[in-house]
Amino acid sequence: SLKEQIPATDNINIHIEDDRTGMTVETLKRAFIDNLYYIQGKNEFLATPYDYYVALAYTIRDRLLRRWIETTTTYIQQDVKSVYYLSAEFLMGRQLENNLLNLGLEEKIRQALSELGIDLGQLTILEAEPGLGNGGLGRLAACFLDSLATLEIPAVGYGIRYEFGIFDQRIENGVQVEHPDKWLRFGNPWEIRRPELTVDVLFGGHTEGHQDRHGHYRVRWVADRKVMGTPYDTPVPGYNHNTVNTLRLWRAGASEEFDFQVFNSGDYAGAVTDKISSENISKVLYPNDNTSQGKQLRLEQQYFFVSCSLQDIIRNYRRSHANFDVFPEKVAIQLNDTHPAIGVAELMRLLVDVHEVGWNRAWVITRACFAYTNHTLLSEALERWPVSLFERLLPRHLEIIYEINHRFLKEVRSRYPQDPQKAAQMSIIAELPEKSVCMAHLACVGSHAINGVAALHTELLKQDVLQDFYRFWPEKFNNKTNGVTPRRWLLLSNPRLCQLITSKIGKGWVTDLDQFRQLEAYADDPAFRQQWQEIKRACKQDLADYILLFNDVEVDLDSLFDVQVKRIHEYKRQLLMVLYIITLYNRIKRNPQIEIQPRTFIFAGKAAPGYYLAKLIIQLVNAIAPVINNDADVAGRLKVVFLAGYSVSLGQKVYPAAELSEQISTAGKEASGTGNMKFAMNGALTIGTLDGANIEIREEVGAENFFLFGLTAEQVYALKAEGYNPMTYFNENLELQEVIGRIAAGDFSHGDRETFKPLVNSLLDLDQYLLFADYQAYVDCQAQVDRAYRDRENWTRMSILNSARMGKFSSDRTIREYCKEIWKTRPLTIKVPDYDQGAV
Ligand code: B1N
Repeated sequence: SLKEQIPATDNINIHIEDDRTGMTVETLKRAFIDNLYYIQGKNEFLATPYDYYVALAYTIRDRLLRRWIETTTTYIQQDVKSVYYLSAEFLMGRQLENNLLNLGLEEKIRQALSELGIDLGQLTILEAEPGLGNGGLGRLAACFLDSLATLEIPAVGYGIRYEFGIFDQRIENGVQVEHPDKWLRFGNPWEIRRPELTVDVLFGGHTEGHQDRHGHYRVRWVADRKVMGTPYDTPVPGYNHNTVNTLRLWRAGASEEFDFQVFNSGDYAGAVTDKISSENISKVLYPNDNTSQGKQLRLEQQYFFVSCSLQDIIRNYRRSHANFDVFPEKVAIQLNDTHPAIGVAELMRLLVDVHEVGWNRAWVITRACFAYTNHTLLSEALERWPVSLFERLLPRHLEIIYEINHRFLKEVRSRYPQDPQKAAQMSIIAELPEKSVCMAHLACVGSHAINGVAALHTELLKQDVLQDFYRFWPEKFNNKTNGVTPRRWLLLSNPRLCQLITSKIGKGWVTDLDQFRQLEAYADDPAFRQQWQEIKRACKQDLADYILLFNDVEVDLDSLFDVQVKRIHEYKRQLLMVLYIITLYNRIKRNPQIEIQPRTFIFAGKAAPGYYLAKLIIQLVNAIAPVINNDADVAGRLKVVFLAGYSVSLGQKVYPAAELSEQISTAGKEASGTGNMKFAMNGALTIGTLDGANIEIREEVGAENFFLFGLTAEQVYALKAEGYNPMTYFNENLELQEVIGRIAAGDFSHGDRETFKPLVNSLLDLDQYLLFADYQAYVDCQAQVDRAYRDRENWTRMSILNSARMGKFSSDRTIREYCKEIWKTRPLTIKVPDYDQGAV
């Protein structure tokens, strides 16, 4: 059978062809041409640029394979403890450039191609970006994989191979239009399909009790639907190491012919329909960031990839172990938010029902393996599944959850005999508004560690959303402030700046970002400052070229590049920045001679397709842009651009060019933010609230190098508690009235007063995110930014100090903390034969 393993033998001595591994420029050229011919089936006469891209991708993949295979082999042979990072999203970004970088092959490939008359930069951009995530949560998972591999930690990322990633955003007539993201249209050279590792996933049906062969009572789940999960593996190379970890993404497919017969009894058309419905499970990424839509297909996706992954983990473990005694010593499973939290019930089911482990032992094992990361405090993001849906889809899991809950609540009642309310509050089953399974509670009960993603966020979890659980198990709670990988967000994005930095402090910073501190010594060096400025200007020029090409807007390189790029959400307050822009516009209209700091306001970000107000915010940005950009009184001093289709690769262009980073969420709402880190590393100064990781960034870079404004989280709660009324602020603020007046009057909608009415009313009626309360503080703070920017020397100094002090926000630091405090995993160096050490 396909699935049977052939015993290792000395007779098979794999001989690796030099063309597949050799690292000299000559070999690389030969390999490239060979791949063009034998994989793409083209010669130089027939080849398109995309054929060249694929030939190059395979040339690089070949050079990863030996390391990848050695890594996997070593992990199995040494029976190491591994991290299994379960995430519904991995926002990886382009692979080719990253793999070249981490292999240390960039310069040689550049040369090899140039000798063939091909420009590397023109090939890398042909790669379709794997956008298998929404925003920060998915990108964090990708940064973590990079750091795990670079730190030589055995790890696997498990997720879903969505056929359609995050939609492609276009702006048509000023509004967001979503187009399907057919990222696999031309194939994907980075993945390897592993049909022999396919696993079955069951859905629906009912459960039955029966006696097993030892006479023990057992439960059998008689499902009525079976789906197959096939893994697709992508290599995740560490920087400058032999370690190549695996990202394993599951694709859903119809089960074998045999099952069609069983389930459909000869109904051919019905069988084909079933096939389609099975394949639907991994069809598309849900495009919601920070909200749960509660759709059945989403729960199916979650269970599908979690079941596949846990079966895979167990299968791997059982290669070297006859029982589950040391399972938690070999397996650390991280739940990236509650999306994979059904794993708690699934591991219990696999242990108890399938592998016949007793309940109590299974529970100890389960809790020792799982840890849970919470990523948001927003109530609309909390996942709750109606019990009725669970019963239909996962009847056995519902029973298991009831049992877990029953035992848990017994503990709660015995701890709080005086407070019968506690059990109701902490129950995994919520009764209102509808009887449902609360996934955050399941994750808390089933994990030995629970963490938030920034200091403030973790504190708020402890005091607010999960306070009952914190009081019950204070020792489970811990903070892990997010980080980002300096490989992609510095080396790949900003090669000019990196070259300058490396010329001063050496290259050690790439894997030890604390070394950036040495840049402090250059903050007062006029020559260094000038180089720093010139590089920023060159990056601004690159972005300006892009803006001219795609938005047909000319921007002034002497203007301040003021940037807010992130998902569009009311709590992130893109609208507050819009109010400020209109404030400036009004000042110019009142007095065209007014002295004003020229600024280029840059927005980018996707709105969830069903999020009406977020889409309207995009429409408003795109409505004020032409009015302001073309107004003769403005005379080019202000420009507004909305960049369509924000993505990892667009981010790589934007962060290096930014001078001011807008991190202006309502305090207490942004769990961490990670864009804030990418900006500051690349020398942008931040204007921000005391929210998420902003607080820690400000602590690191120094209050004097950070533009702070706005209410604190505590003040936000207090204000809401006493009954916030936006009109109190509105009635006292003439400039604010003028701004709102203009939008309401239709000044940006050709006189139409209806278009933006919902936005205006959302502010006047409720202003849930306190834009009015923070408006004046924000405007005043922007005036401080202007003053600071006028002293360009000092601004540059502050910019250098920002970069210099961002060491803490490398995801390497974050991952070291997870390893030490949660996963208890250690690095393992992978050796490969000498002849294959190559460029590294
Ligand atoms: O996770 C990021 C944080 O830096 C951001 O502050 C936070 O907003 C983001 C449901 C989410 N939280 N929750 C989500 C995404 C998709 C989905 O379906 C929720 N994303 C975040 C990394 O910690």
